[in-house]
Amino acid sequence: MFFSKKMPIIALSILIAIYINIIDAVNKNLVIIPTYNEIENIEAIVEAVLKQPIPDLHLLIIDDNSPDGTGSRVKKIQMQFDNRLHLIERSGKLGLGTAYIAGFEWALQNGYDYIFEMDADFSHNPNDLPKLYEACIVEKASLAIGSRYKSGVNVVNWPMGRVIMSYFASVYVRFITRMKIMDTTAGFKCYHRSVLETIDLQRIKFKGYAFQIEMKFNTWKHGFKIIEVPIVFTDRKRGSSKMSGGIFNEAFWGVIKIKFGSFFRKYKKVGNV
Ligand SMILES: Nc1nc2c(ncn2[C@@H]2O[C@H](COP(=O)(O)OP(=O)(O)OP(=O)(O)O)[C@@H](O)[C@H]2O)c(=O)[nH]1
Ligand SMILES: [Mg+2]
Repeated sequence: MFFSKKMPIIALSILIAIYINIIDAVNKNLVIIPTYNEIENIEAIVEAVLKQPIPDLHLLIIDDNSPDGTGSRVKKIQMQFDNRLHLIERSGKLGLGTAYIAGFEWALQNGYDYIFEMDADFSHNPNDLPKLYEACIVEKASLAIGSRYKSGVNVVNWPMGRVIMSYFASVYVRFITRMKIMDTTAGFKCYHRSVLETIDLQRIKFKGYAFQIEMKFNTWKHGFKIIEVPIVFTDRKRGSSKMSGGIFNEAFWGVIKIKFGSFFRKYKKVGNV
């Protein structure tokens, strides 16, 4: 009697497990990390990412000819990772946004299914990568965002002024764009390839925080399912920040430009993955 009641639930659980395993088995997954002068972090971040329990996981570093030799260090350790560590070297510091666009194009050409964005400085904890992946696989998100502001404010070691600025920047972006996303400038994400195939990457022009906002805005406008996964963001312990007042200004005016530009564009509505 006991068995007969529980049987359908057990059978369903087994079917779901098999389904997840089949999906896992065919997925090719890529983490993209842009780097500029990250010699103090690079080896540790490569190791920490590539040991994550995500199937067929590769890592692409996009280095902008870092004067401290970050790119050469990547080349030196590439052999240790069995063709899972890739490198694109660009001629000079061309900005975070264009680095990601180059990475997205490479990912699409090389047949990756889930494409992650993260920083090299351990502000994004590599151990949170499986949580983003799970949101995509199990909850069927087309974009999973590692969110500092989904449940309270989860930022460690930033000066209070910077936390307040970042939080209210997100409030400002929500107010202008109407997106229902708590952490609008987050740079820790996982996209399904269909999002990157749909967005016209050549039209993405911003470089810093505005780039992160513009990508989320386009994903939302196209109607993809977006899930925010709470994460804890920790300030970098090694190396130095590349953020500047210029990047902040770009974001402030950029949001207005993005919103205004959207009035003159048609966004193809798509189904989810
Ligand atoms: N390829 C490339 N990478 C960059 C460029 N600017 C920043 N990065 C990388 O982008 C990531 C984020 O840069 P950060 O300087 O950490 O910026 P942030 O995380 O917003 O600010 P802080 O945490 O305060 O330093 C890091 O991995 C940087 O090395 C760039 O122009 N080109
Ligand atoms: Mg950082």
